[in-house]
Amino acid sequence: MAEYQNIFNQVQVRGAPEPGMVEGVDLANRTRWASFSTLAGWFGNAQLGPVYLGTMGVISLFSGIVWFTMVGAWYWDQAGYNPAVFLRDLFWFSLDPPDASYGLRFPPMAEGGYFLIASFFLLISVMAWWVRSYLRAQALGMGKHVCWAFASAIWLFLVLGLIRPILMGSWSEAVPYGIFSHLDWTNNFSLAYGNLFYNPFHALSIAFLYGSALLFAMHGATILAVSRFGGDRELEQIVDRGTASERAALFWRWTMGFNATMEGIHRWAWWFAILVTLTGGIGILLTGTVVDNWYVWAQEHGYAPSN
Ligand code: 07D
Ligand code: 07D
Repeated sequence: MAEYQNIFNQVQVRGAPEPGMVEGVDLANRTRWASFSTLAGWFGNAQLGPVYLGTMGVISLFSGIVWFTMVGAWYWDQAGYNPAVFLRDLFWFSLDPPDASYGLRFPPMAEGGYFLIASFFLLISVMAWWVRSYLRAQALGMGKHVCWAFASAIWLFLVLGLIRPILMGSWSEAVPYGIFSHLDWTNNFSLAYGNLFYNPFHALSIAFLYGSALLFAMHGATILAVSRFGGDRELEQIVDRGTASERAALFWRWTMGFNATMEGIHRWAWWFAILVTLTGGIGILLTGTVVDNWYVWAQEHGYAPSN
């Protein structure tokens, strides 16, 4: 007999693949294949596919692959076309933005021109994926909460690689494409502007990041804890007493005096996640444009003690 272990898995019942809505909808953009994965089923729905591709999906995947391949080809060149070196040094290769001396001009290919072209494809890819998330939500009659949340992440992405470099008057300000090089960039950015810890927007971003992890843990744990009462799928929870959701709510009211609701917890989660990159993007945008040294700024504004 299958044992129900709700931390790790659920019972995987399998029938014919479910194609999704088929009545009165245009199926032309939907793939036909569908398969099952036991591994995926441990975490959620075991069925993979069909996928909706559509114009935006194709544009996004195509330009994303172009960006990825361009970066890979650059690494391949840096590896001297040696597969062993390629694998060994994969995390250390980097496609870097142009030198500061080029400003916002288009530099020769090997000196950043190639970086700018690759960046263009990454931009198209991310933006097309955003449009896709909007259009698919619209087609399903859903609210646009997912794409507005994604827009918040894109806001930070655009500030880092497009808006701030333009305001600073130089593409050299953009983030390099490399595993460790982008970490070095992050470290150098903090050092160059007087320690990002004294940027209050970085602090807000961190508080929302940590808060997101905490809320997610609380929510995930709560729902799993009442799934023995059907809390993950009950219908009567709004009107009945003794339901899984009433227990879940009481648990938090008893332990900390306040409880979110079945709806409200998702509002909390949405705002916390959105605010990580929203406040983060503001913090990065101000750096070098409005504030040159966050430590000095903090001392001048009573955020850090001045001595
Ligand atoms: C789990 C969803 C899946 C996404 C994944 C990432 C690529 C890159 C690389 C072709 C949570 C896919 C990765 C497509 C391929 C090349 C060269 C999301 C999940 C699995 N970072 N960052 C990582 C990006 C910035 C920082 C990892 C992207 C800023 C630190 C991965 C961007 C700063 C650390 C990565 C971006 C910064 C990382 C894991 C864009 C400040 C780590 C990411 C487009 C915010 C961690 C070696 C992850 C690590 C890490 C990708 C921007 C800091 C390679 C695509 C400039 C301190 N970053 N990052 O799981 O292990 O995200 O680094 O803005 O410690 Mg980064
Ligand atoms: C990057 C949003 C854009 C990503 C998009 C995704 C693809 C791939 C492919 C799925 C992540 C595009 C995806 C193309 C698709 C597949 C396969 C979100 C991104 C659109 N910091 N720090 C933050 C902490 C320090 C620095 C945020 C902690 C030091 C810089 C976060 C510490 C220095 C920047 C945060 C710490 C420093 C940040 C990122 C501790 C370095 C930023 C939030 C404990 C020495 C960024 C305002 C995020 C920011 C940022 C946390 C320390 C530098 C809260 C916990 C002092 C330069 N830091 N940091 O969600 O917004 O990123 O700052 O020490 O730019 Mg920091």
